[in-house]
Amino acid sequence: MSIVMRQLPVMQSLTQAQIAQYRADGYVLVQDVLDDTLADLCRVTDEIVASAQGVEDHTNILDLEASHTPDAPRVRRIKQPHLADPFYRELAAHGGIMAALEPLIGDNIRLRAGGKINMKSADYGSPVEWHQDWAFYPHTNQDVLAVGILLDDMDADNGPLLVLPGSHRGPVYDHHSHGAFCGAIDVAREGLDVSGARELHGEAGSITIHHARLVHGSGVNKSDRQRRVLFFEYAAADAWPLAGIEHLNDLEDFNGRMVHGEPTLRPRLEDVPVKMPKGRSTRISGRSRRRISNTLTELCDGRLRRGGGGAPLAGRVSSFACAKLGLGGKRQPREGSATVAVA
Ligand SMILES: O=C(O)CCC(=O)C(=O)O
Repeated sequence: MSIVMRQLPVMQSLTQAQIAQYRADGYVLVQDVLDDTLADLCRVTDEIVASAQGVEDHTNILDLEASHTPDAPRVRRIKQPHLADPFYRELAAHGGIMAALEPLIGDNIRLRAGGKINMKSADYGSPVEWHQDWAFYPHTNQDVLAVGILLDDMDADNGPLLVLPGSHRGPVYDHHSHGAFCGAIDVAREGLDVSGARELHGEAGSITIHHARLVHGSGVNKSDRQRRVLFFEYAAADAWPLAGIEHLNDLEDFNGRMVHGEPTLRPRLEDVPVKMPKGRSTRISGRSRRRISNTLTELCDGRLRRGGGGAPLAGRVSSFACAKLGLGGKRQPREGSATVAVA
């Protein structure tokens, strides 16, 4: 289904205060960006979720919950939404989103090939481990960010996004365990204090914007409401992915994802910290997977210990009860168990 976007005649850019907040803290939440488009977004997304009826196993678009059955479908994540329906590809270039991104990364903007809708279902939607997107996809410069479009109101109870202000100006943390990329930061091992993390709350139709180097994660959904967020990742046209052009190794596809302005064959090189993701998680052996799982269980225990100070976040983080990884293949995290982001 393709729906013509209804856009506001004049798209609101960010205020100077919002731009300053993004620069200083690495994130900003912008209210009411989608307007009428929100209803279309929810409708198209509901149709894709309904398509899980009768489906036996994960597809290139649908990640299913462990308890999914063909008769009682449960979708954990819609992957690569821009391929799932042309609506999402149009939405990625929405004028309100572009107006918000231009002051942050310039006029020439490319959509990354990834992106996803994390469904975070009522009652059991899993937390997401602390991570920096940059660890998954370092670029030649750091004009790279992610936009989260809220399909539902996001509040303290339904697993809001958690961000560590200013961490985008700090180190790039190791996201490896026992030599393999695991997509999560072992905060105890890395000496990372997450007690200053903030929750992002907003109404459906709002967007979050976070810098690719910002440390972030999210809590468990303890409410009876789902918390769906569509994440699109964007880069300045002159920020080239150091791991190569994603997916198709095809310049036509790469440039075809320009959502604003013009592409360029001249990457801009910046002196930025990079650690390449070594050994993608999908290729991790069962033995390594168990080792990483143990490491993350220890990480959760560490959080429990660190939670003793009574910081408001600590109680929630300690509810990352145990860690099982969704490391590709057919294996999925148990419902309610911590999971890692996917690139
Ligand atoms: O869905 C969430 O709460 C966080 C997802 C996220 O940070 C990611 O996938 O990079």
